[in-house]
Amino acid sequence: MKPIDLRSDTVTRPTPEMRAAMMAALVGDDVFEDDPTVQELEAKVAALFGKEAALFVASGTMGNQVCLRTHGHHGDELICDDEAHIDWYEVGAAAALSGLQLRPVPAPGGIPDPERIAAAIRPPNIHHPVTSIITVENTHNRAGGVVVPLEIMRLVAALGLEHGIRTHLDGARIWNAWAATGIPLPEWARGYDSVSVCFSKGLGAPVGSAIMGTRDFITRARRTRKMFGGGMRQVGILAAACIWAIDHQLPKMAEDHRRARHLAEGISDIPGLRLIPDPPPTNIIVIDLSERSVSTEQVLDNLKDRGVLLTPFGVGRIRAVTHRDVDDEDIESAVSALRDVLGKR
Ligand code: TLP
Repeated sequence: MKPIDLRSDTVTRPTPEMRAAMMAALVGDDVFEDDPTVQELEAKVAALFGKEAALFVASGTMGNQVCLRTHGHHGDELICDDEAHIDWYEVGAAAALSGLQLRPVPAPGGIPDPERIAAAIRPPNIHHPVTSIITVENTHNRAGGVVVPLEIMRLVAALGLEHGIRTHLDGARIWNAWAATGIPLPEWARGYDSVSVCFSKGLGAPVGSAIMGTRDFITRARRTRKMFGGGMRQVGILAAACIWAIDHQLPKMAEDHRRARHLAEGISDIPGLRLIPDPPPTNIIVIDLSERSVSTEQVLDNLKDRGVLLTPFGVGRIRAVTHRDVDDEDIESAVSALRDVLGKR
């Protein structure tokens, strides 16, 4: 029996129609900027977010890191939040690849606090690193798919402008912010010097992310991408999947949110279980079990025995993510499995 895979929204498989679009893609050598399908995707994404230019990259991590390397210099400091993907899940790349020092600032509930960020900006001093980048993640993964409100996005962008610091939006799941609020994509990107987005999460493409910014920024980022080994050749075959995903999957994204709420409701009365936040705002459900004297590894193993896959997500926490490849019936089965495994204290 096929497991109900809620480990991430990255686990989706390309649909037959998406594969057909990949098969039919016109391609060329993209390092020579000769791939028409990549160019179509880049133009489409830039237009979607109201930015001058975009660049196709292999992954969300590569997108973030190409932006950071293009904005900053070795020895500079980068302000991010203390639960940011850039801090937790990118293998120390900002330090390893770009020599950037991270200055993680608390962002309770995944919402950055502009006052704390302002206080973390280094005043000029011979002893200090130069604060050169501020990053924001939206939606926020470790906070449970929280949408960072537009007012906060604007305040952080304004801080960057005021202090001459580059701002970067890790928008791997910015599509979910759009789907949850209806606020148009260009509004989320406005004021940010760079934005990264992923096609391989809720949009369901097998591979691919894009970064955006001014034409000059993207020209420089293209060199950084090459330096990081990300200059790909007949890659229109992948860009075609991303174009298909934008056209066909983006309009359906709110379905994932409805299913996440459904899953959350189904388990909300299990004793000693807390959802972070409750209800889940988008497609990520973080389940906190720290009030229970259970091992999360054991819980995950027991769920796996019942055909339901979740991931560990920090001390006492596990995570479920809804996506295109789980339907209402799968959610019902996941609720039953969670109730079986966690129903009793
Ligand atoms: N997140 C993955 C894991 O790396 C944790 C997941 O399963 O959620 N930014 C954000 C906000 C992300 O959540 C991710 C992936 C990335 C960047 C990196 O994308 P990839 O995996 O394509 O490098």
